[in-house]
Formats: sequence, C-alpha cells, structure tokens
Amino acid sequence: MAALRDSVIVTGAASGIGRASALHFAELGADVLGVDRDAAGLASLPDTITTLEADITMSSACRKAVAAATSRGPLRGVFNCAGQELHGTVVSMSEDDFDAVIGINLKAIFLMCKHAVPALEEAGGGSIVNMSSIQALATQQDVAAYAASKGAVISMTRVMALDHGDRNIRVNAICPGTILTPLVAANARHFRPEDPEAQLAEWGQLHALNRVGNPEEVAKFAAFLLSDDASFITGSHHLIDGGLLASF
Ligand code: BMA
Repeated sequence: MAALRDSVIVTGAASGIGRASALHFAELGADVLGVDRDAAGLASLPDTITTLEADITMSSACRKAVAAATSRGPLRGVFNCAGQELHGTVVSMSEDDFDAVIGINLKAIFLMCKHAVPALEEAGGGSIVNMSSIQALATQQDVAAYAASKGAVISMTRVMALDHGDRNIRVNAICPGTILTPLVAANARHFRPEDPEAQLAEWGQLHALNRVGNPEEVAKFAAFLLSDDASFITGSHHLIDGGLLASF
C-alpha cells in the first residue's frame, strides 16, 4: 500500500466510514483535516487528526476547509464522505427532507470540489473520492432522495474526471454495500423498529460474504484510490459491496 502524503480532507469525519478513513489515512502518513458538523464526534478523534466543525452545504465553509488544509501543506486528496439518508417516496417525503439529502450528499461535493480542485491543481495534481452507494445502481423502497443523490454522485464524478484529468486530478466514486455505521444502524431502526438487529442480520445475508461490511474495509479502499498506487484509475465508480449486487 502506497503511503499517503501532504494534506487530505475527509468530510463526515466524526463517525462511520469518514471517521475510520480519517484514522486510516493518518496512519498511512497523510496530514488529515477531518470536517463534520458534529462537534462532539470530532472532539473524540485523536489529535493526530486536525478537525474543523463546518456545515459543508455552505460554500464559505468549504472554502474555509480548503484554506485550513492548504495552510498545513499542499492539498493532495479529498474524500467527500459526508452523507445523510432520510426516508420517503416522492409522495411522502417533504420538500425540505429532499433538499437536505441532496444538499449533503450531492451539493456539498460540488461545493467542496469548487474550492478543492484549484488547490489540487496548485499541488500538481491529486485524487478525489466521492461517496456514492450501491443504492445508485440498485435500490429499495422509500429512499427516493437518497438513491437519486447517489446516482448523481456517479454522474458528477465522471464529468469531473473529464474536466480535471489534464491537470493530473483523478476522480472516482465508491459504492459500498451495507456497512455497519450509525447511518445504517438508523436505517435498520427505520425499517424494522421492533428488531433492528434482525434487520441488520437479514441485510448481511443479502451479501455473497453473508455479512455486512465494516467502515475500516471501506477506508482501505478509499486510501488506495487516493494513493499513487491508483495512478491510472479515474472517472469510474467502484463497488465495495461484499457481493451484494452479484445476486438477483
Ligand atoms: C446504503 C444504505 C444502507 C443500505 C445499503 C445497501 O447506501 O442505504 O442502509 O444497507 O446502502 O442497500
């Protein structure tokens, strides 16, 4: 595994895949700026991670995050990991909930990259990893906004790779299956309030590996895509789904 170097931004760093990634990237040598709106979660990270409490659905917050990262060294990578899943069909979901999901899952990537891409160019190039989901490719009921946002992440990833490839910036999306995170635990409570553990176990059985994944497994894959080992990989979405989509 190639080392990571210089500054790397991780959004959603307070919990779940973002947290595991911030910790893993720091172990690999990156100077990590962990960004989240959850101040308490950030405060519980070790001091090997620099943190910034910010609402990345605001352009000014993303600008601040990029400035904070570049003040520590050249910006080499961005993992746009922050996300939210609210439930509802296009009929039952409120407009506010729809906007909130699109805001954090899609628009925040747009805003962060608006500020980060020039900084990556200045560093001579780098790598961006955008969090999509297998929900972009196959889905379930009651996730109208979430599935739409994750599909759009793949499309935006492709065009970003084309737009910025000549400046040596690679852009990839990752599509995890069910990963044991606070987001998925909340989903299990939503879909089966009477027995969320049984819901998680059932989801695990849908994967060829017969289990859900853990955040560290996704962190390692994101680290690979950020590293120079992935130097010819761009413009794609990559499943890390334990074989979930292999089956009907
Ligand atoms: C994720 C979340 C999880 C779900 C997984 C697989 O994006 O929606 O709740 O288990 O996809 O469907």
